[in-house]
Amino acid sequence: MHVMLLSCCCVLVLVLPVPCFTAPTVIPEGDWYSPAPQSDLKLATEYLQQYYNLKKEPFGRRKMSWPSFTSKVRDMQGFFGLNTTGTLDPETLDMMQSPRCGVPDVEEYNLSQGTRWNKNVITYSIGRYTRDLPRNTVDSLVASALSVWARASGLTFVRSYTRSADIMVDFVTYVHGDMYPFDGPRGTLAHAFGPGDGTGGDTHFDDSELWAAGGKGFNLYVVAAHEFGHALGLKHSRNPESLMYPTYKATRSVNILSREDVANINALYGRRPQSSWNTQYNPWLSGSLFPPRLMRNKCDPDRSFDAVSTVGDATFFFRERYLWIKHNKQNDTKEGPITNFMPKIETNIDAAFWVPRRSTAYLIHESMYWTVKGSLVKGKPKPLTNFGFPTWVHEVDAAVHMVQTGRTLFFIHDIYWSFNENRRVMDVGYPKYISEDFPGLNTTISAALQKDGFIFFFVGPQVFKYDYTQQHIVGVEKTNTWLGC
Ligand code: NFH
Ligand code: ZN
Ligand code: ZN
Repeated sequence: MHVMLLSCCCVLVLVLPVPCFTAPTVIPEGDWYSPAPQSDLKLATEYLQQYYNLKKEPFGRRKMSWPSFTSKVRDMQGFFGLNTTGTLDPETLDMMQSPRCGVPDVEEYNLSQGTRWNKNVITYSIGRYTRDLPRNTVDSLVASALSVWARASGLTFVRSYTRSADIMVDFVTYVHGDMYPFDGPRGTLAHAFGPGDGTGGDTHFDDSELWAAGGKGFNLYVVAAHEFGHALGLKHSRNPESLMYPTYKATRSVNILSREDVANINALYGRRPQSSWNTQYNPWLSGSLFPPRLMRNKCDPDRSFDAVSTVGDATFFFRERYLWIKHNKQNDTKEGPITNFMPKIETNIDAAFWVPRRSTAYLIHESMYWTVKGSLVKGKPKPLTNFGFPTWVHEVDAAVHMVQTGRTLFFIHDIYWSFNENRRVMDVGYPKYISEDFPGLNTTISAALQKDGFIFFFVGPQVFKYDYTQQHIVGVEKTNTWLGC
C-alpha cells in the first residue's frame, strides 16, 4: 500500500481565497548570519518537518544541521515560486503561515516513487455515494474524470460492481476506516491511495463537502480527476496550471490536464498512439467525459436535435457538439461532447443514419461524412458526392435508412433523395418534394430515425411519428421525451 498524499491531507482546515503565489521578491540581505527570531525558527522547523520531510533531530541534540535545513527552505521556496535564497525571509515566513499554502508540497515521495499499475486495464467501482448529486451524475462525473487520464495515456477503465475493484470510490466523513480521517467541511476535500493491492488506488471523497457538477459547491469532476491522478501514481505538481497542483481550483479549461500532467502520466504508462486512437479508445468502456460546465439540460422543453440515429444497440442524439447516448436495453443515458466518445469528430453532426446489414452508422457534417463501425470511427471523412449527390449539395438536414426497402432517404430543405444501398446509387427521379410523398410534413426536418417500423421525424421540439405504409402521421410528441423526460 502506498500512502502517498495522505500524510498531507489532514493538515489545514482553513481555506481562504488567498493566492499561494506571490511574485518573487529580491531580498536585500539576510542570511543565516542575521539570526531569525526563535519563534520563526520554530515555525519554519515544524513546517519543514511536516511538509518537506525535514528529519527530526535525535533527542538531546539541540543544534540543527544547517545544510539540510537550508536546502529544505530552498525546496519550499522553489515550490512557491519564491527566490530560492535558503533564508527565512519575510516572504518565506509569510508563505509558511498562510494556511492555504500549508499543503503537502513534496509529500511522501519516498513511499510513492515509481509506483504504477502493472496493467493497462484498471477496474473501478463506486461504493458509497453522496446525497449531494443524483447517482447517475456521480457515475458520469467519475467516468469523465477517469477518461481524462484514459485519453492521455494507454489506460482503459472498466467499471465493476464489486468491492474488489482496483479503484474503490467512496464518499465518507471524518473517521472512515483508514489512517486519515477527514476534517469536516472545507479543508481537505478528498484523498487517494497510490497504486497497489488492497487499499491501493482507493479514492475517498469527504462527504462533509458540498459536491457539485458546476455551480455552488466543489466540482466533483475536477476533484475526482485530481484524485485519480494520485490513484494512478502521480504526485503533486508545483505548477499551478496543473491538475495535480495541491490546491483546489474550480474553473479549469476544457483541457483539464497541463502539458506537465500529460508528460507525467505518459512517463508512467506511455502514450496513446495517435494512429490507433480509434482502435484503442473505447468510450463505452470508460464512460462519458465532459467538463461539467458544459453539461446540458436534457429536459429543456425546447430540446431539439440535429441528428438522431441508431448505432448498434444504442440511439445517438446529436445537438451541436454534444451527444446523448441512450442504450436500448439498459435504462441509462450517457452524455458529453461528441469528442469524448469520438475524438476525431470535432464538429456538429447534421444528419446520421444506420445501416444494420453493414452494422455501420454514417455521420454527416456539411458535405462530408464519417463511417462508424462498432464504436469506432473509421478513417478520414469522405465527400457526400460518394452517394451520388450533385456537388451543390453542401448540407443534409436529416437522413434515415429504411430496412424494408434498402433505401436511405436524405432530407434537404423541402426536397429529399433516395439512395439505393444495395446498388449504391441514387434512385432515378430524385430529388422530390418531401410534402408530396410525406403528407403533413411541410417544414425542414431536423433529424429522422427509423424504429419499430415507423419513421420518427424530429422537427425542432416536436417529433412526428410517421407510418410509412399508410403514408401518414400517426402521432406527435415532445422531443425531450426521447431522453426520458
Ligand atoms: C485538497 N489532495 O483538498 C483545498 N486541498 O484546496 N481545499 C487536495 C485536493 C484538491 C488530495 O489528493 C487534497 O491533494 C485543499 C487544501 C487539490 C482537489 C489546499 C486546503 C489542503 C479547498
Ligand atoms: Zn480515506
Ligand atoms: Zn492531491
